Amino acid sequence: MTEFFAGIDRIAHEGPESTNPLAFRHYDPDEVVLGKRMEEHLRFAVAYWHSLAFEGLDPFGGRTFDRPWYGDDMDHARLKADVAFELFSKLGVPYFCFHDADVRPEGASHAESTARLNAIADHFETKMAETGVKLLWGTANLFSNRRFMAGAATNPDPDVFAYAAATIKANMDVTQRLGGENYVLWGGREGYETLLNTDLGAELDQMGRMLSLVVEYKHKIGFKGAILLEPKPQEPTKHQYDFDVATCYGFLKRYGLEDEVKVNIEVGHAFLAGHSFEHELAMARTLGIFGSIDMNRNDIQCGWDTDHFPNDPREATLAYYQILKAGGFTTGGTNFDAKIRRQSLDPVDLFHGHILGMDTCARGLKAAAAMIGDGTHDAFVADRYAGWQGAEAQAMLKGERSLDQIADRVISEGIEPQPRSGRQEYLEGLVNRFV
Ligand code: XLS
Ligand code: NI
Ligand code: NI
Repeated sequence: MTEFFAGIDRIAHEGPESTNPLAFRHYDPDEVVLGKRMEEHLRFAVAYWHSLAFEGLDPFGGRTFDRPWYGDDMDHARLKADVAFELFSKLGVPYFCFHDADVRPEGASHAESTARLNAIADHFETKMAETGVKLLWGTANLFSNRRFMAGAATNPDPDVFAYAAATIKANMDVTQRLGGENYVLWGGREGYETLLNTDLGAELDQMGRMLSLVVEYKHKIGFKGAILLEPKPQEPTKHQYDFDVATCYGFLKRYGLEDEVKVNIEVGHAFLAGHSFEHELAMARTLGIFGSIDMNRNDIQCGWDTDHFPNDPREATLAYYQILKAGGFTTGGTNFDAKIRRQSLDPVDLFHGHILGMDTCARGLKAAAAMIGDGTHDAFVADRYAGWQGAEAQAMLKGERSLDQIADRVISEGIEPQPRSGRQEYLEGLVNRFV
């Protein structure tokens, strides 16, 4: 074990009264919530890219962090892995997530890049066995290298499609070998910068084919995890095809993949699509494709994906309410796709970020569980739709009445609907009772 975070011990739960910034006040892995340990509910993961690979860049400036593992060779990559596992263990998170490009330097050829990925995976195997930390999901970075500037699956050049397919295969193999519980596809370059140079129909078919290949390969190698699409409407590309959950569902239906693929929903991406996070979660659970979450938040004043750590217990409550309603996570979990700010220079800042995020989520989970246990909200919604349980309402819904039969009944019974209050402010206050 490295001692990069010297002086920081494993973070303990000290309870809400604690003033120790390096302790959890709300996250207690062993506390039982709705019959399950908190650790099993939340299934926290650290994102390798933000916490280990991000160097503090912004559009106007370069590296602000200073870390001994920055460098372009395998020795640095191994040091980075050692520090990563020190961080995971000291935080006490059960999982991590990574892209190939986060963990190994790019090689001179596809074969060399894959060999390097496999060598780091060997190292991960040892560290995972040592620490008990598991892989929530793996993924391929198909957006940073210039070869992918016009897309990976949706590139006009079929050689790029083939290169991307080979890269996905290598990453699925590694994910499976490491016991990864999901495989994620986020299409940051799958979209267009201008319609003037884009054949939309061709690109959608290419993307549908790639996803079908991924699903076929999953079955071929017996990968037990879930395949997850991560919706995002734009950034880096002007328009991305995986715009939001509903758009992804339409895409999956079109290519016959709706029973094979689920979604990994990110807070900031929901926001960019003009939705709330809970909207995206509710949509996914309703459509039966809820998989996992990337937990973070956006700075409301800036219009891009800022990936702050979550800090708002009320937002977390509404999110975990939807997640609990969806039955909770199965293969999915809470991945902190979040980074510390570029002025947060010190190693300890990585702890402050994750402790903030983990405590915020724990508060949200507990509040959501209390809201469910109380039952007032559920009862309110059930009552609002209670009329639909009536015999005539059910007959309409089941397709047993035609438009003209319904019209005849409205006239014969003299139906005059009576509007009822939606009680929004009452419900907003109800939520606040639990936060
Ligand atoms: C970028 C995405 C990315 C995915 C993984 O906005 O959130 O980090 O989660 O490729
Ligand atoms: Ni993400
Ligand atoms: Ni993102």
